[in-house]
Amino acid sequence: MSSGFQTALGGEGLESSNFLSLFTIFMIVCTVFYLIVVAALGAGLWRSRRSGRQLTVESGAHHEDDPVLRPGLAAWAILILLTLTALTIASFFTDRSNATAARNPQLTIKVTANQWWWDVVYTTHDASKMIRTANEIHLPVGVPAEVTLESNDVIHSLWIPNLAGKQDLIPGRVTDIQLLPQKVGTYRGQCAEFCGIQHAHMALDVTVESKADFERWVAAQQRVAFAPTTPLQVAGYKYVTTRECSACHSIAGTPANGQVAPDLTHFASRRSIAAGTMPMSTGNLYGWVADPQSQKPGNHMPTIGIAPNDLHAVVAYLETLK
Ligand SMILES: [Cu+2]
Repeated sequence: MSSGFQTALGGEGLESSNFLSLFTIFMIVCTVFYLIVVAALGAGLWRSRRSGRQLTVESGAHHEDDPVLRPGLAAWAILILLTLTALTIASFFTDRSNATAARNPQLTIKVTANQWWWDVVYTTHDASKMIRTANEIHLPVGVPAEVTLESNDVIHSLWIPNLAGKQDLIPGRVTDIQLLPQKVGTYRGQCAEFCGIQHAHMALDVTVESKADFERWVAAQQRVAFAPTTPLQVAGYKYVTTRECSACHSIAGTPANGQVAPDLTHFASRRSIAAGTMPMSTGNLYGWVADPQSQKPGNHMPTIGIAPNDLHAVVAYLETLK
């Protein structure tokens, strides 16, 4: 599970609200035509039953083509043609509107899919200001963002239905998607292309916030990790930075520099653990660190059989990583 509400009918992004309008137009037109067809069918049945009764009474002599019907049919054909043309034009302009919005991104984010988590990098010209996080995207409201998409293993697909349509992440290729969020809120994104046993546990939290809140978040993310203070946190710091954890995870400002697992520098500031598998909480953190294989079987974080004392320390330290 992941926090945030997920719906393709929310219209909280430019693309999704364009899609929602188009969907509404199609829905209304199709409903009207469906009702007309059903009414015509009902009327036809009713008339044929009546004329059937008349036939038995008058014993036949009734069935030439009804001349009144022909101009009616022609009018219907024209109406249907015009309606279909109008729907095609509506569809075209929706597409155009989505494409125009994509032209001037003010923010570039690189998302790399992995089995089964999302690596998220906010790219800037100044490398010291770069941010790396995982399984979450923060976006300032009203600011067009370009998300470039890559994959480290198999084909995945990024889908944040509240904001936009889907886009595949394909190994060896760079694709992209444009996001223009229009409403502050927390939304759920997910992988929308079956990518292995934990495909269903490959979600991400998308936070759309005011520009000021976004700037605050960026500033917090640009800091290196907080130093541990209590003896328990210090013991956890030592474990995390010298034992198994640091082989895969990195924490800025510490010796932990692994590159194949989510960056943990500000891990505790995130809303969920293990790509939206569970909400961030002390209890879940204990369960996850102690035995990630029973929480999310098949994922690449091994169950190392951590001793209880070390587990206390590691969790205490991880919780300082705000
Ligand atoms: Cu996936």
